[in-house]
Amino acid sequence: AMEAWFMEDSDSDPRLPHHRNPKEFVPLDHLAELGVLHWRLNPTDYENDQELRKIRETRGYNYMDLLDICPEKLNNYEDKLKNFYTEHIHADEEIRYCLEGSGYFDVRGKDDRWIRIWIKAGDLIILPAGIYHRFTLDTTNYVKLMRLFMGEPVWTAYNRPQEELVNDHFVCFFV
Ligand code: KMT
Ligand code: NI
Repeated sequence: AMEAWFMEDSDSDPRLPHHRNPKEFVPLDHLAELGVLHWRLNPTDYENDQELRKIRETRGYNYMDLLDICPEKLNNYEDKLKNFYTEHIHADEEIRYCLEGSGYFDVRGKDDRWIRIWIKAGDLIILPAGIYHRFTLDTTNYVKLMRLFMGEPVWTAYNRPQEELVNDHFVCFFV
């Protein structure tokens, strides 16, 4: 199963696991309470996967593209990774399906504690609109992600803090 845990406070290499001592795992049903959803799929034949087709159909994810996160295939690799790891929110869900490799999605839980979610090949994860999050590669340094979206994709990231937006456009995130 997909693993998630509360992170230690540390400024060292984000690609390390950063478990607390002792380790403090977060059950997936706790993630579900935060609105973070997860499916385990077969990534080897994703083009013909009926389970994926059903999720996309049910949730209206008509848009899809692939993102290879490695220096050879991603323009402005360093800048993009830096932005991915800057805490932010979106006006829409963030839907990512890991096809190869692995990485960490960090989301803010109750009391603003960082929860680290380790995604690997076969993990499809949905972060709800308005949840503060960030992403980093792990020490294997490679991930291939499918990005899904309902309608014309909007990737705009609003870096923390977003108080004004919270009181204005984004109020609906928190009711
Ligand atoms: C985003 O908005 O793209 C992220 O949070 C990064 C994860 S997907 C590379
Ligand atoms: Ni994001």
